Amino acid sequence: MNTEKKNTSEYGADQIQILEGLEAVRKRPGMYIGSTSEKGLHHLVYEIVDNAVDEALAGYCDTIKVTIHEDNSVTVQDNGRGIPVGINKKTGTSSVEVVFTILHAGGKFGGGGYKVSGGLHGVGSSVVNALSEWLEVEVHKDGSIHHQRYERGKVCYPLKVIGSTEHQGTVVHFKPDAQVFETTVFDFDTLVQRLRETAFLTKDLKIVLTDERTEEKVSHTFHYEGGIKEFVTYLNENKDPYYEDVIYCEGTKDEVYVEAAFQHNDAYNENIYSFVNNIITPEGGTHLAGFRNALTKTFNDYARKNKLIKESESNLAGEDIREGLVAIISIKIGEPQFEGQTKQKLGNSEARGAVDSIVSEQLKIYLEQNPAVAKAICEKAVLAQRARDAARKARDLTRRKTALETASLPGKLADCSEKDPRKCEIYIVEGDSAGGSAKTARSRATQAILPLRGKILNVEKARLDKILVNAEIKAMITAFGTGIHEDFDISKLRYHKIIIMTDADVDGAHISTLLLTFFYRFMPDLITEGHVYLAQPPLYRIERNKKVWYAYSDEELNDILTEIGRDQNNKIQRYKGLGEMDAEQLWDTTMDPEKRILLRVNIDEETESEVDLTFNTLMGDKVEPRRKFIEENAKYVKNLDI
Ligand code: 28G
Repeated sequence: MNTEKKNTSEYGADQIQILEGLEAVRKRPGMYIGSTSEKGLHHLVYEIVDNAVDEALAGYCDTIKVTIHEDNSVTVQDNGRGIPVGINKKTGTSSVEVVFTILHAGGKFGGGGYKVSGGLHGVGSSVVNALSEWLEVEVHKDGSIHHQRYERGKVCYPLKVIGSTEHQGTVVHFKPDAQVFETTVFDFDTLVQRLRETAFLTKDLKIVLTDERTEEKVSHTFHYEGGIKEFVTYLNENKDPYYEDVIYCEGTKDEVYVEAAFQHNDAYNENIYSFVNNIITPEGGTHLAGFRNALTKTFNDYARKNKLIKESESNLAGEDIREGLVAIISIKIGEPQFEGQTKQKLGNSEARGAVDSIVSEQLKIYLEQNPAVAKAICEKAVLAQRARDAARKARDLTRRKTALETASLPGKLADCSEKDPRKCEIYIVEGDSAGGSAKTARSRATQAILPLRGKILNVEKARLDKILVNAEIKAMITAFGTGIHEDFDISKLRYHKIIIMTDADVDGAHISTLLLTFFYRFMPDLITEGHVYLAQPPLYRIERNKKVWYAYSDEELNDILTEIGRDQNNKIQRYKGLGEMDAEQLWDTTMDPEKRILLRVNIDEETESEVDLTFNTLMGDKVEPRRKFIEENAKYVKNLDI
């Protein structure tokens, strides 16, 4: 006890300064980890794992173990060199202590609260330490186990040797501080997704994730010898690839290490994910521009040379070549510069040139050696070009229409009288009969109803020209008022809540997903800006002695029956669809803003590749994965009580 006290006081002035540094993190956590929500909580793990990944990228570590313990504390373990244990000249403390108690200048997050650089050893460790109830580090190095503990960022005692070891590496065990975070419960699937992505991006790195909170430990191992090539295969898992190979280019130019992998599938949308130093760049940037340029140029050169486009025909547009493309671009660069409002766009100009020249050179050779694949891609692009021309004509037609007759809303729409979009809601309702009840039930001032007949078109399975003439889709586009794609303008949105209301069964779930897919592909801002909701109709109606209860799940039914007593006089009705409710019941249970439950649909940009896989799984031809998904429940839907 005495020694501990003495040691603490020995830290003196330096220590006070250090504590002030971490106090800043505790005061404004959002500045350093983005937020204190569930997302911020998971960031703690990523920060620590990223340091271990850096050690792997440096070539000294090949396995990282991540364990979620019963108390929601987390251990991350690597088999790298171990953080240096010697005394740091400037501070007079161990390097380990420096790593965990000194805030790196500026931090990983800039003023706006976003990540601006990756690939710097130990940068996030002090932030994680500051936001943990406690953190313990163990360094296995040169035969000894070195250990130190901190509580809310404060050193408990200096680094000390607590035993001997034959291993080498770093172990960090921490418990996020419940005083800081809105929730301290980790979501296994969220960590699975992120760690899988990290493993794909770091060839040959093995990541083992274990959850000890369940009765039987659950463990996942992510280890991809093929790196981003396997990432592309994974993203195309539930699709039909257009050819067998995943095309892969790799090289270094101007000190930029470039990797690109891609493969086309038989669908029509493009999915390109770009990364810089293992961090996703949702808005792309110079590396992505270089890739696109290389693709357009190389395929056009090849198509011309091999007479796959006629002399009289115009060049293939980039988007034609990218139809059905799944690609990963991953670069490693010394000093990444991020631009744009959210600093998610790479700005380094040398990255453009490096990606362009490496992909152009290697793709040219690949195409010459694989003429069948080259021809297949060019022919697909030519078809895309023709469809695009047809779509443009169809769109010009609708554009002209909207310019001339702005008020021509779809006939089936029962619009609301309120004109302020912030107060307006539109219910997209499955089937004409439920649509009828909803029209009777609604609050006319603020609630509009658009009934849809049966299943809507699966936009994953159709080209744009066909999509734009579909009646249900046209009705939604005109009702929303925003236009789509490059014409999309959220300021024109006529309803700030778009509420999907379908039967609570598998068909209803399928229709919801078709609608969400359409929004995601053509009006993604509707989802990212939080305008899309799912209504929650009840599953049961319970009546006894003229009193009525509604249950929205089997669990709730059970609770209600327990409370009112399991009596012969209980009348229990299981709703098979919205159509079984009369207007009043529909209002009371599902539409009354005072009582209803809505789920807001949201998409996490960082796991966007997973969302895409989710939509592919749901909308693709392969039946088995789709059923599995529906059983597992929609993970891109977040609960929100309104
Ligand atoms: C297990 C969870 C997270 C790490 C290393 C290895 C070294 C290191 C880490 O150096 C650089 C910072 C300021 C002096 C480097 C070891 C060179 C030689 C390393 C990790 C040292 C930090 N030997 N492994 N940092 N500077 N793993 N895993 O954090 O003070 S962090």
